[in-house]
Amino acid sequence: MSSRSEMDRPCGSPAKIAEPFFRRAISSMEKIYLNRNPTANAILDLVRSYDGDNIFYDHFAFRTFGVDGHGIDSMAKLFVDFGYTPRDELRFPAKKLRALWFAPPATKDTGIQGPLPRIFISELIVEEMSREIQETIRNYTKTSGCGGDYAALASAMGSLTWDRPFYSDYQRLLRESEYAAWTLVNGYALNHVTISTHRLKSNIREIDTLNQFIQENGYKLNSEGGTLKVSPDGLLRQSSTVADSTAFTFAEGVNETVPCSYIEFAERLLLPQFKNLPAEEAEERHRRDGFEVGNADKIFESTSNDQLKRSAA
Ligand code: OOG
Ligand code: NI
Repeated sequence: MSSRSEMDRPCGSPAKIAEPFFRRAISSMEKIYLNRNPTANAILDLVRSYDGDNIFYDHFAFRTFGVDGHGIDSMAKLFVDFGYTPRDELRFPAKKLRALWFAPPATKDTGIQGPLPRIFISELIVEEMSREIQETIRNYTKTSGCGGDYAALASAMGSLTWDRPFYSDYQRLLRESEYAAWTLVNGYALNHVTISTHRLKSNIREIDTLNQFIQENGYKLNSEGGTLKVSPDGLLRQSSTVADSTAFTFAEGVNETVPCSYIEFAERLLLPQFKNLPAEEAEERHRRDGFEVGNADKIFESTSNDQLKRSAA
């Protein structure tokens, strides 16, 4: 992450934006997400009604086009300026994607506002796509101009920074990359929020039980590689719903259904050196941190046509 020098920042180095403003910004992103994605909204209500008001977000995730100032850095700026730290890079060569996650700064976890989520931002490595796809994407980032500088604003407003997409372009992208097609119509909108299951209080704090609970209530989970995704160390356990879809009016005037966002669940088990800690003493820092390429690769499929078309499991 490149950050500007101390010299050209009135707010000093490291840059710092105020916490109330930052929280309002991410809560606007969340509001847009909840309005557009009825399944995510309903599942949050369902978990709350069963478990109580114990929902904390493990992470927020965004997708971007890695070209012309619209890649990971564009979405990361707000978070880095607030004090988030860039952590590990993840690579997905087959999907032509890379991702970076950001750890939140230490804040008072005990307040009514709760701990801050990790941030997971991915980007399409546009230069590795076919000429035709590169050209299509660049046509849009060109109409966006320096729109990448306003990625967080676009996300909080629920607006694209580029021109309304043509259905023909959407279909062209879809043939090579479902990620690219998704990003064309959803832009910087929150791709998902993730419920931290180990912070729940009832039996659904165990992700297998939560998965069953979600399915019994009629929701479809992403089945790619199995419903539960487990890291090789066994300590990061994740699952997700299949994305909702929504009507989208394309530039030609045609209305077509496109995938929007989904909701994810993550259980982080205690690290081996803390495995005997009593549950009430366990904090986030005692648990498995970070992300896992093998899990993420399958979670990306939550917006895929294969998963959307699948009948309920
Ligand atoms: C992100 C998929 C990966 C995770 O937690 O590993 C992910 C996406 O669908 O954009 O969310
Ligand atoms: Ni995720």
